Amino acid sequence: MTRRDLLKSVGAITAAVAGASVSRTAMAALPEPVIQTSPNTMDPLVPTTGRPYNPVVTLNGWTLPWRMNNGVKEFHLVAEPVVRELAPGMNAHLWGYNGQSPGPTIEVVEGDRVRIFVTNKLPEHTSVHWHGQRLPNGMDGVSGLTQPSIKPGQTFVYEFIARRPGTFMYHPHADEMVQMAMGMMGMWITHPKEAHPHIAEVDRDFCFLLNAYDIEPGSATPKIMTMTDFNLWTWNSRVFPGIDPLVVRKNDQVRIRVGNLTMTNHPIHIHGHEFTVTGTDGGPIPLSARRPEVTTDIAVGQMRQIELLADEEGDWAFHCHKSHHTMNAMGHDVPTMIGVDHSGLMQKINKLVPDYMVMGDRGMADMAEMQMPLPANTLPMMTGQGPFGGIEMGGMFSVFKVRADQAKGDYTDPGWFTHPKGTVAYEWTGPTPESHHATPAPAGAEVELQVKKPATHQH
Ligand SMILES: [Cu+2]
Repeated sequence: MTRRDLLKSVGAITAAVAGASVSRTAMAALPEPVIQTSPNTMDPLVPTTGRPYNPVVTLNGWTLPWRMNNGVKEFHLVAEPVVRELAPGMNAHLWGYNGQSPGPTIEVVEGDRVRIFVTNKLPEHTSVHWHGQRLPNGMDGVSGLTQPSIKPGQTFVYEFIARRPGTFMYHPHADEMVQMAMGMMGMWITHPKEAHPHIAEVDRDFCFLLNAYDIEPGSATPKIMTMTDFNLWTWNSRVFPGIDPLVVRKNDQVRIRVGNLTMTNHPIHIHGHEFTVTGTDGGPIPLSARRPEVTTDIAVGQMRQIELLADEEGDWAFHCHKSHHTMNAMGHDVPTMIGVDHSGLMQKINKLVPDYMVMGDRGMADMAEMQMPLPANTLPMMTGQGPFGGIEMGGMFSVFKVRADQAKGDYTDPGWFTHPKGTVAYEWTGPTPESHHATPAPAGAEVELQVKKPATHQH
């Protein structure tokens, strides 16, 4: 199945009734929770009630529908164990909301009164903190501090007015280390209620969360005690090549909102364009404080909103610039073998260990093409096939696809870019001058070493 087909096969949104532990009378007043089982990027949810706005596209995610009840937007989040496909070939047993990790994006308009029902179907208590919001203290979702925790089977109600336009996040503030390591988080977008001097109208508006997991190859549940050494660096709980491309039409004004709920910072980098950082979770950045960038670092607990004019056609890499974050699961305790000659050694080792493979004697690129037997339920470390060969990426990597012939509002993957004749790097086939610098000394030749001794000083 191609990625194009994947995008087209829109997953079914199914309504399901929440846990039997919630009493039927209570349920009668609750909006039915909407459950999403597909990891595909869903079309933006165009609002049919309330103030109109230009909806966002959640990368490999979706927006939670609401019910309008006497002018109040009512949402129903269900905290529950979920199975998330990180990329075709690997499913993770996570915790999330409404069938997915991360949970659905919540989209509202500045000034909206919002009521969110949160049902806990986890084996332990939880709460939801509305990161970045102005709200009454008792709605802030810090269990123990501003509310009792939501016990398994209980449903709590949060209600406040979305006072400030911007990009926010939600996540538990109860057994946080475990619950965030298990994938409990989501995005929240508050659109401005009218033209705002620091919030531009855009043609495409993407959002996603940076998250990370430590899942041992062959297993499915994250190790929740891991603090720094994660092995799966994800965007919305997906790794490349499971992350959908960001598809835009040439000359679209594009906004991308990226929140970081991992344990480390991520310098997010785009090729072929410059962007402007236009907002943080503190709000829109004044025009006078903006500057062009091609990489912006997103620290833990931060959101960065970037904007650009997509005026260069092509398939542009878009990724975290920490090179270990664009790789999939594999131990990092592999020694550097570049320059080590293994000839002869392989046969000897293979007599003892038949599956043994030498890694990295010419760099690690061989790994991308290697047919090493993988344990069940894991992914190659570096992978993805492009039109010119292996892309040798994993983790936090996607492709920003700019096309002149993409229809307005069409997010279908257009396939690989067709380069105009004469615009692709090519092999030089003429004579090459010999390099004198790096020629190694012939075997047995005397090597003259010039050592300069440090001067000794006596005082
Ligand atoms: Cu990173």
